[in-house]
Amino acid sequence: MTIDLYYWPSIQGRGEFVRLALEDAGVDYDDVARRPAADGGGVAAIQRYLAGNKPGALPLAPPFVVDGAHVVAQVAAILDHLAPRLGLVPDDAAARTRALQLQLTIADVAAEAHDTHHPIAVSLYYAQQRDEAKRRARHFIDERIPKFLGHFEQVLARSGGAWSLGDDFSYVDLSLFQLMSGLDYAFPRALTAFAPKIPRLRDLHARVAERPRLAAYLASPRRLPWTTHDLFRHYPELDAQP
Ligand SMILES: N[C@@H](CCC(=O)N[C@@H](CS)C(=O)NCC(=O)O)C(=O)O
Repeated sequence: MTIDLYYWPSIQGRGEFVRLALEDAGVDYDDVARRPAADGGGVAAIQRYLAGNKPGALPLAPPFVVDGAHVVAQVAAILDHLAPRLGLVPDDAAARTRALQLQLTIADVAAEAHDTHHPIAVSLYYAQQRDEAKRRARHFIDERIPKFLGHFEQVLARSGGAWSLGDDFSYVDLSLFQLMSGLDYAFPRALTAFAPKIPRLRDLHARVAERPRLAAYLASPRRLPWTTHDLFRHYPELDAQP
């Protein structure tokens, strides 16, 4: 059965964590809003779904997936729901919980990265909160990047295998790849300076990018370029200063 993914069609955003899992697993999925509007796609497809009286859980915001009778929103819940079928989480309950815990921590740092460019309100433009953004970004770079990335480095050091859950590759590794890609784009100076402290995370990022189906996806037009409309944004004034 095809999995329908509903996410904004012009950005990687939070939807990319789900896209990477679907792409790496090589399953058939429909990125609904990326279809032309004439073919039932576009942003209107998301709005239509949310406004409609469909059975099942009501998502607050994209991304969400419709998987047969299941409607699942929230990136971490989506990945927890899909991963057993995609072969992207070990079979036992303890490993699934561990994966979910790590994914929720990735969601936390992604939200904090977002708040560097929108520290006051998502309804305001970046230019209307640039001063606060600069202040927030300094704290993010000096305090939160070391805390979160240091944590994931420790997770890898203690996993007992090549991946974050040990010997089994999982959606968490794909999400760590995406997190590092987003941070590299948004804060290149800060990430370059911090790289010597996170050799395992850097290595994981490189190894994930080499997975054949993922490499094919990353080289394809399906992988959207980063822009300053995305979850992770590059504004030079928010990065570490020389
Ligand atoms: N915690 C949710 C956050 C969902 C979210 O913030 N989605 C954004 C796009 S990345 C959105 O469309 N938000 C609309 C809104 O919050 O009004 C998740 O992980 O899926």
